[in-house]
Amino acid sequence: LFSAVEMAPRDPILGLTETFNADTRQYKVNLGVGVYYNEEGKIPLLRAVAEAEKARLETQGPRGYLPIEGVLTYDLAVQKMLFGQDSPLLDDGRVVTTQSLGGTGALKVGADFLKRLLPNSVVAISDPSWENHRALFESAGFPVKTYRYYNPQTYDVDRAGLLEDLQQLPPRSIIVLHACCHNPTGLDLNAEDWHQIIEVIKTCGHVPFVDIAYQGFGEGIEEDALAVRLFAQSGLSFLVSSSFSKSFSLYGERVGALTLVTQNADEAQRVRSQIKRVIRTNYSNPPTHGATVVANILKSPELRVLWEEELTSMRSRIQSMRLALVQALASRGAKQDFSFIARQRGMFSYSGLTAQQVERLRVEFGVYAISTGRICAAALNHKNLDYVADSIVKVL
Ligand code: PLP
Ligand code: TYF
Repeated sequence: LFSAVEMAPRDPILGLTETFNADTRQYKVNLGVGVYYNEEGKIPLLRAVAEAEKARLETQGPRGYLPIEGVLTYDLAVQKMLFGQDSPLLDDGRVVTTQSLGGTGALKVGADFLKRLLPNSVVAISDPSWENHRALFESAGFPVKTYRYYNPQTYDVDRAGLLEDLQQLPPRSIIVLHACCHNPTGLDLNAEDWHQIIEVIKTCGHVPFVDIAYQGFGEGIEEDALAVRLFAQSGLSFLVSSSFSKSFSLYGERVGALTLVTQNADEAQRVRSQIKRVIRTNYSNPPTHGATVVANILKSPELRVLWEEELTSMRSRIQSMRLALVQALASRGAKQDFSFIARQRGMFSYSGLTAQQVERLRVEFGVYAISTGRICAAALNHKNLDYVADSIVKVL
């Protein structure tokens, strides 16, 4: 049966972590995978999470099946985070949210639903984008194209190229957009950009699919929801995939959500029934723990304040490591100007390092980055910073 099965390629990011784990050198630094590490180089267990978990365990509740759409208080809390406390969309019953297996699960359920609805559409992702976007939409059966996003000459977004490419896609294309903290470049769009994108999307009848995996890591929870809120005001129907893996440091608990904004409450009911069908035929219903913990944090005034403080400190720590890296490179006499790293937002930085330089970093110094030059600024700390900066300067 399996004799002719070929080896599948490794995930370019998660595969790098496997290589890192097998590296026996004492000095090694993993700037590859997008995970937030604290100053001690550990994945934090947030205090708000620990407290909500303790309370949950103490209640010793039964472990029945959840509804197909997951924890209902969680779904409502997600909507409020996306659209704000008193969004008219919520009052009008136009929004459908279902708990999902991380942000990835939300993208896949959304993609499977869209494939039924728009079997002949094309999906467009940014160039570059999170590696899994292409694979995921292709596995749902869509041809995947790219729209211009990054201009390596300016270390900035190629705004004109982006708009032009969106205009040239076939009508009714599905456009995957990063709401904030663009993975992998760290370059975000401003309000004016979003207004222009929304106009093009309206004119061409495209379908926006907004991926928000880092809400709170850019400027703040409300600020990072800007794109979602502008789409909400636009009157368009659209999809949103949320991930709380990073913002609650709950990676392995698989906490995400798929949200669909429809035109009216009747439409929402029909859409909800179809999403439930996709979920039912994939994994029946989601797990309880992570979403219950997140819902309980968001609805407890004390835990919510604590969580927001912890999120703020993660965001500030990344920003201070960005600045420290820029300074460390400059003080070591790096001829290139790396100040753009401090202007990028979220976990990732397109460092401008070439594939060859990244290779040397790994082989000679045990410093792991993605071959595209992406580094995870959230993996830097005051203990590894000098070593990383020394190593980078040596390969320049
Ligand atoms: N979307 C983007 C842009 C991401 O960077 C990630 C990273 O993990 C995801 C989605 C997936 O999130 P999750 O790990 O919750 O599945
Ligand atoms: O881009 C990253 O590093 C994160 C983590 O298949 C990740 O988004 C990477 C690859 C993958 C799933 C998650």
